Amino acid sequence: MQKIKDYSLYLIITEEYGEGRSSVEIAKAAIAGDVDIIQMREKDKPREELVKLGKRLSRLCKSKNVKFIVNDDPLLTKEVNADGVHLGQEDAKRFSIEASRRILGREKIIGISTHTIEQFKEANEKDFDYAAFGPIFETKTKDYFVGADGIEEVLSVAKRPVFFIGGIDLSNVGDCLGRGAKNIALIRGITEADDITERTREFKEAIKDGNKDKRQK
Ligand code: TZP
Ligand code: MG
Repeated sequence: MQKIKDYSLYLIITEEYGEGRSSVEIAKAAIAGDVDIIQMREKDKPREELVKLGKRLSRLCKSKNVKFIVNDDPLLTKEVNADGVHLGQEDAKRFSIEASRRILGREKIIGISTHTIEQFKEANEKDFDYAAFGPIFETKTKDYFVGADGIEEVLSVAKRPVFFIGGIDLSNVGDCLGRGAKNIALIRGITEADDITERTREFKEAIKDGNKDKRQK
């Protein structure tokens, strides 16, 4: 079963990039703009705070039919009853995809990060539900980016949905979509907007318009 549908917009929330707004405020505003997936990505908060926040976001997302993903930790994912976990390359050393699957079971979503075509091809054989590929453009959370040229190649070998990520904003999302991207993930492109709801809608429209021909088939 494909747990993630194509043409999805995936918002990763890191409060630090929220211009003073809380994760819950950001999530509510993005949900009003019809975001499809929300991830809690907080590297600097203590675990008890993450449990509290995770439970709140999980309930909020469930009530609005939005998928909720927790970064890094399948145990926390289970504890807050999220829909799935996102594992970076480093996290996968602590909790492998197989170990995460054992903790979470078949129904939950496992997403992974990939940063090169080689990593992507290697990961492609494993038991995950979606992959993120990037950073495509310059971003704050990584000190390198890979550019948009790899998008076609990634898509030509991908077996499951791929989210392109990293420095994506309204001025460059068309470049990604023009190369065949169906799904987009981002932080600042939405969390730094004055009007988060409106910005979310603009990205959703961009994904829809950029995939018009494919979606009609
Ligand atoms: N992984 C690759 S790029 C990135 C992550 C978590 C950060 C994306 O943030 P932004 O603000 O959309 O560049
Ligand atoms: Mg991680």
